[in-house]
Amino acid sequence: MPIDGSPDDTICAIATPVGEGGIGIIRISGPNAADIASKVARLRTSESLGALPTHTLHLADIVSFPHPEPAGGVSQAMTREHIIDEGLVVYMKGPRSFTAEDVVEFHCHGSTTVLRRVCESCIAAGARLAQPGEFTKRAFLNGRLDLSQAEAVLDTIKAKSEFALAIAHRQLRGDLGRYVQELRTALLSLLARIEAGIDFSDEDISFVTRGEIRTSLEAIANQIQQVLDTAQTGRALRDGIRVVLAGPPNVGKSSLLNSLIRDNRAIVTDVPGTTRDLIEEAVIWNGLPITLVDTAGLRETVDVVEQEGIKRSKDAQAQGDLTLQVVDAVEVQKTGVPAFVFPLLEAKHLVVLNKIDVLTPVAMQSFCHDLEERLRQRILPVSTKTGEGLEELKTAITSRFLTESFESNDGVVITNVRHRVALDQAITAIKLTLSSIERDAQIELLSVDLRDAADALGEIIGSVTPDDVLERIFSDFCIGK
Ligand SMILES: Nc1nc2c(ncn2[C@@H]2O[C@H](COP(=O)(O)OP(=O)(O)OP(=O)(O)O)[C@@H](O)[C@H]2O)c(=O)[nH]1
Ligand SMILES: [Mg+2]
Repeated sequence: MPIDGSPDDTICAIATPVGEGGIGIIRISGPNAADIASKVARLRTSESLGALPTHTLHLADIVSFPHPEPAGGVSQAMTREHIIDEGLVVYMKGPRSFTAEDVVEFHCHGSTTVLRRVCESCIAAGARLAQPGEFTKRAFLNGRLDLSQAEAVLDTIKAKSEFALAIAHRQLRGDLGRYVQELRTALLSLLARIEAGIDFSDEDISFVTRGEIRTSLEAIANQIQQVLDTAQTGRALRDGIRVVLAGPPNVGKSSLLNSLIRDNRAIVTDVPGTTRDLIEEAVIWNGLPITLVDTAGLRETVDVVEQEGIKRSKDAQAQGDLTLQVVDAVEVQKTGVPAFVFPLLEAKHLVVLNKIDVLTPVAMQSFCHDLEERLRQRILPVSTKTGEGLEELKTAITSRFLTESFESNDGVVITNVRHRVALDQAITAIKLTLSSIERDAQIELLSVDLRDAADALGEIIGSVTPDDVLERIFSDFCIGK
């Protein structure tokens, strides 16, 4: 069982963020939760905590433990100093609780001192301080959540946008788990039929033909691929994307940042080399969390400060999800299209032609047409001065990451790298099986690869997940969750 304690001990932790707040919650979970809590909470009704109706809130004095010694054999009333706070107590009898164990929560005032003292008292009364994510881990180990749902708890806490929250909610509801479980069941039943055939191979009995195996596997691989296709959108929606504004000096990168965020964030001058540091601003377009990063203009320079700025720009481009390569229409008109844009791959770059207000509409059309022909990719003409083209630019950025697959496959979206890797492994194993069928390989060989595919799917929901992977997943959580 878990290395961080026996599953039958009782854990406690502060469940709310550290700092001052209206309310702070301490959570206790495990078989002795009610017992431990009753040493720390004095109910105003003088009933025993374990006898309270489950899932109801009760007013109590929260007192420190151990209690003061009774003086002279006479039980002394609790002194003021031993009352830490007054608050509400709720007892949630297992299995109807988050962890499926007996859970007690104290809702106190949100003071760091109060919460620390209550937590210390719970520990003195027999609880152990919980590890990060241990409540959720217990929910998983007790079968209350599958692993993908447990991960969705963390995604819910960390959701940075409405979309991210919606995806986390679907996963928490079990949509991904069910989808994967159905595919895994289909694989396992195919495997059972193949293996039954192996047992009776002497008698020439077959439970499934090669053609049937192929058809089933192709259908399963197809369904896995559909979910895999959502991975890029899913990741972008969950973690947000970094869009870097780059290009030569003076082309209007900082002006573009300011126009896109509708604020005077970056300094704009007609002096080339104005921006040195990276300037970051967060926006949400179409539900997609985006960080725009303005950078120093790229050129040869002896100025050490500018050189550092240029280095940072290159690093930002390497780490970012998309670079807007800003080109100056005035310059293009004078000297033609700058050479640097030609080797750029569309996958990571969008070419933005700025300052189109200096061109006549006819000249602008022919410029863009010419550029698009030569670059073999779409050009986005804008003017930060008139605002022309900015909405189209925003749409072009978001539509690269928001694919239509978001609404297919019952709304199942992959946001997690671990899930993507497992689905990739499953597809690879299925493809190996399919090529074995093509080669007319022995039927025994098929079952090995199919077992791998089923195991890869099992890792997503946690039915075959190694302990070290579990440790890694739950260690990302905060204490108290
Ligand atoms: N006509 C016109 N001028 C613009 C436009 N956008 C920016 N400019 C001007 O271009 C000059 C440079 O603008 P910046 O935004 O500072 O350019 P930058 O690319 O950030 O420059 P560095 O930080 O030096 O690399 C300024 O004088 C702006 O007013 C535009 O759409 N039309
Ligand atoms: Mg600038």
